[in-house]
Amino acid sequence: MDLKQIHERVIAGDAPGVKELVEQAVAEGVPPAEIISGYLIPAMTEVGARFERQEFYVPEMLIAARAMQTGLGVLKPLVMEGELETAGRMVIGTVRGDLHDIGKNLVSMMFEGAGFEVTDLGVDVGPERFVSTVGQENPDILGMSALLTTTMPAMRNTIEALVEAGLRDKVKVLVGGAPLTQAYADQVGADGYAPDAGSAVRKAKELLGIV
Ligand code: B1M
Repeated sequence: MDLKQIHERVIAGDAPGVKELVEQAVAEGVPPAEIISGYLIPAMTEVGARFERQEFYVPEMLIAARAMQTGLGVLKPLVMEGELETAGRMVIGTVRGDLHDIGKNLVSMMFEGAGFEVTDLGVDVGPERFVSTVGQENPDILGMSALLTTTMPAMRNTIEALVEAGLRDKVKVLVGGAPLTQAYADQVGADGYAPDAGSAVRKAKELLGIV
């Protein structure tokens, strides 16, 4: 099959088409990681570029995002196969004011695939909710995602709220999202930054001393 069709159908926002094509690719033995990084993610990058050029508007971004999520849904059980032992616990969410969840979902999926127990708080998560969940669940990693330059400061607010609650030393804070950088992560007092979902798992393991 022509795998480029996956890319095209995501951009077109054709969720049933993406589902069918991804299922076909899997049946033909294409590795899930190749489908994600070779076709699904680049399609969303292209959607972003079209939005910047004002060829796409919010509705087109939204239906493309839904098509992407449908494709990821097919791959999720495959990414999660085969892990037995729990590597650790993670709480993750997209920060306050931010509704982007595709990258966060991908990160969450990769952590589950690597054997972590993940509590996903969803989107638009405020510092209070992050802090109360850390208090209740005592995770090893707190992951925060932000896709908007305007919502990035919410990470600092959450870290400050953890300090105030006396929980900052009990959890490693990992941050990510397209506009973030290592320098920004350092500036807000995070323990780690990762540019993509695969390296997020590696970074978390490094922070926890798991080889
Ligand atoms: Co929005 N949006 N959006 N959007 N959107 C961006 C982010 C934007 C860059 C588009 C653009 O202008 N080119 C721009 C932000 C500009 C800025 O802040 N500088 C933008 C804007 C402006 C907006 C609105 C303000 C538009 C409007 O209403 N006028 C609005 C804001 C809504 C809100 O959040 N309050 C908005 C809305 C939306 C939709 C709802 C329509 C939709 C989101 C649907 C959804 O997520 N369910 C949407 C989409 C789809 C995008 C783009 C096109 C794609 C994002 C995406 O899913 N990428 C995006 C353009 C772009 O990024 N090129 C854009 C694919 C995903 C796999 O990548 O999320 O980067 P990403 O995740 C990566 C890494 O960043 C990393 O790993 C992931 C996988 O490798 N990562 C982590 C992410 N989180 C991590 C956490 C970690 C570690 C790594 O540790 C915990």
